[in-house]
Amino acid sequence: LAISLGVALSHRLSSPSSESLKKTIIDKCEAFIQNNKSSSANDCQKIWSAFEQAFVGKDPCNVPMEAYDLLIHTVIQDPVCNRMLFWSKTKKIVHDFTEKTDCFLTLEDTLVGFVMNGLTWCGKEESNETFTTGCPGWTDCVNNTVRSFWNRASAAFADAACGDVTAMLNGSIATPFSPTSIFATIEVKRFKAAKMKSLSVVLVTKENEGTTCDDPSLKDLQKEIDPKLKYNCKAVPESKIQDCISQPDTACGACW
Ligand code: AVW
Repeated sequence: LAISLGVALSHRLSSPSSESLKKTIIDKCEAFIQNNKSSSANDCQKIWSAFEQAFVGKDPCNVPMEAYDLLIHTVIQDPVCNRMLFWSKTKKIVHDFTEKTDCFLTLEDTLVGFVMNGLTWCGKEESNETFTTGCPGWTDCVNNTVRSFWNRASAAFADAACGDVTAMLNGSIATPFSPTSIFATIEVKRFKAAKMKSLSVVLVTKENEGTTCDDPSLKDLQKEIDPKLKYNCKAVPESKIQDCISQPDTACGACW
């Protein structure tokens, strides 16, 4: 009796989290579609089902990025050539910028990126439930539920990269092109010269200090991309980007 009571109790306790994750995701998905009419062909219920099958019933440390293939293929998303913005170690300023201006779109401004941004989720072996607490952290194991999602979504975003592509990197750290980042390990490797014209690095610096475009890690980046792609890099003071954030009507080309 004690065992069955325990099972019944734990089921009751964890059910609401499953239900609330589903509601959170479907609500965010519908809100996104409301604000982005170009996404209106998407079915949020179908997206939820494709998402759920990736990790429910699985060891949360053993979900490969391919588990999210169905989700990625279920989402209908038009690429926005010439406006795609990649980033690494610049999350805050990049999203302050894309939120206030209409110049660029990051992964987090696409349907799946927007919906999952800020959420934690996982399943459990031999359970059909969804959990939002007690899930492995980013570095606890390589193939964790959340990290594999971001790896897969980033891969899809990079596969779609077209025209002139921009990447905002952090010039206040020793290695702006960090070899362990998603940008380096997944995105840059999937850039396709046949679809892209150029890669422009915006190196966000504190007033005239920190790394420059001559930084060795940026030379590594340049070596990694197809030589058919134009590459350029510009160091831009953070204050200049802050000015563009506070004056959102600034022309897109005038910020750097
Ligand atoms: P990032 P990336 N613990 O700034 O190039 C917890 O390094 O990797 O940039 N969360 C982590 C950890 C960690 N150790 N490392 C990374 N994260 C999470 C998708 C955290 O949320 C877009 F398209 C951090 O803010 C960009 O072009 C985020 O991952 C590219 O991939 C980014 O880490 C940014 O990935």
